[in-house]
Amino acid sequence: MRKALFLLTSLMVATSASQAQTVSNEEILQKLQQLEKKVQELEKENRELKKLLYRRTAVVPLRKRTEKVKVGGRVLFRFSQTQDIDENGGKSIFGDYGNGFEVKKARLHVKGELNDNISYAIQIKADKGSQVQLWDAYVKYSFDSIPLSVKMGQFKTPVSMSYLKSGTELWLPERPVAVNEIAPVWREIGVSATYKLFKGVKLTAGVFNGEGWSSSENYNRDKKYLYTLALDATPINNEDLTWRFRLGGEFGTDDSSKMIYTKYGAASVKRHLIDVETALKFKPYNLSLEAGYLYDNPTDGKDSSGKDVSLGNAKGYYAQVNYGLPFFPKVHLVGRYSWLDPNDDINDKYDVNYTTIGFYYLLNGWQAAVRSSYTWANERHGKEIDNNVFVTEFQLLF
Ligand SMILES: [Ca+2]
Ligand SMILES: [Ca+2]
Ligand SMILES: [Ca+2]
Repeated sequence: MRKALFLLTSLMVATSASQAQTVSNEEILQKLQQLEKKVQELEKENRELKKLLYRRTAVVPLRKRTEKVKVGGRVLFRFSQTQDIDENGGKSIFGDYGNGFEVKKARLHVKGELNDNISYAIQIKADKGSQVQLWDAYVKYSFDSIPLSVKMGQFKTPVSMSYLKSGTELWLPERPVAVNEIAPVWREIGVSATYKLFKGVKLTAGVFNGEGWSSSENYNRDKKYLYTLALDATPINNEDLTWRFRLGGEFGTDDSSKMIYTKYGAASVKRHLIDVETALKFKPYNLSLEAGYLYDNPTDGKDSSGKDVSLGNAKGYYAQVNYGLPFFPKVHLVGRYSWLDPNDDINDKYDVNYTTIGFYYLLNGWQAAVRSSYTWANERHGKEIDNNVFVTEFQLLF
């Protein structure tokens, strides 16, 4: 604007100059002063307008900073075949209702960073045609001055290494039965803090509602809390070898409807869970090993009406091996053995050991991958059920 006015003034001066005879210097000066005054008034008006505009759109600059929003998701298409699915209660040992094809997973997530300190994630699940659920919804704050981060909201219970590993990178279609039945393999609502003690070693402590999650379980109805503690360390991480272990614990009152003790009539228990898991990677040989041991001594078992329920201890372990073919590293052969006794007071059909062999083929990294496996499901007690299962699945991440 100032430029335009300057041009206009120059033009006027030039025009005036050509009429030098008729316009006196005094008049020119007067005109210039008038113009200067006008410019000052316009500048003032401009400043005021800018101020008003800023006030009205004050939220816009804040939002603009969330530049790193990432929208992604996953589709998992599965084919499953159980020997005698009716004998196994109409569903496979992996919870698939019937033999055949299935959209096992359909997930959508949004992740991003507000700035260097604040990040967030939301994940929506729409699996198997079931009702759409909110799976993850959390905000994470990382401090500048100390190696501490705090996570708030709904997210994976931070105990088991196997459970915390993204489902998109599983070697086999399902996690080990010992983990799936004893570890809290569900989301919780609460707060956790992770402190990096030194390089490769971090400690995570959490406080949660202890009710798991679903649309009707988003509240701490029993007014009791669940506590978690985990030490995660990677003592060796070089070109040839990576060694990681995680020691996790869960204490306090758990009344998730998904825990194994509901099979014994307990709606809530006090957990004393210890979960030790480790991972070894021999990089030159494309060989990885993972193993874990889980033990829980539940007390204060109560049924849904508050009556005492007596429970034994839960024990389980697993070991699995993964070998990438030397001349075809996209193909990995996988084997696993997992043993479970969810209640050592009772000998029943839940005392199982599963042996699985399979492979996965990375068409395009984990982004497009195929997993296939066969599991021999052995019930150590009770009647042996024909529930061995073959699964092949295709995963697509976007
Ligand atoms: Ca609770
Ligand atoms: Ca048992
Ligand atoms: Ca069986």
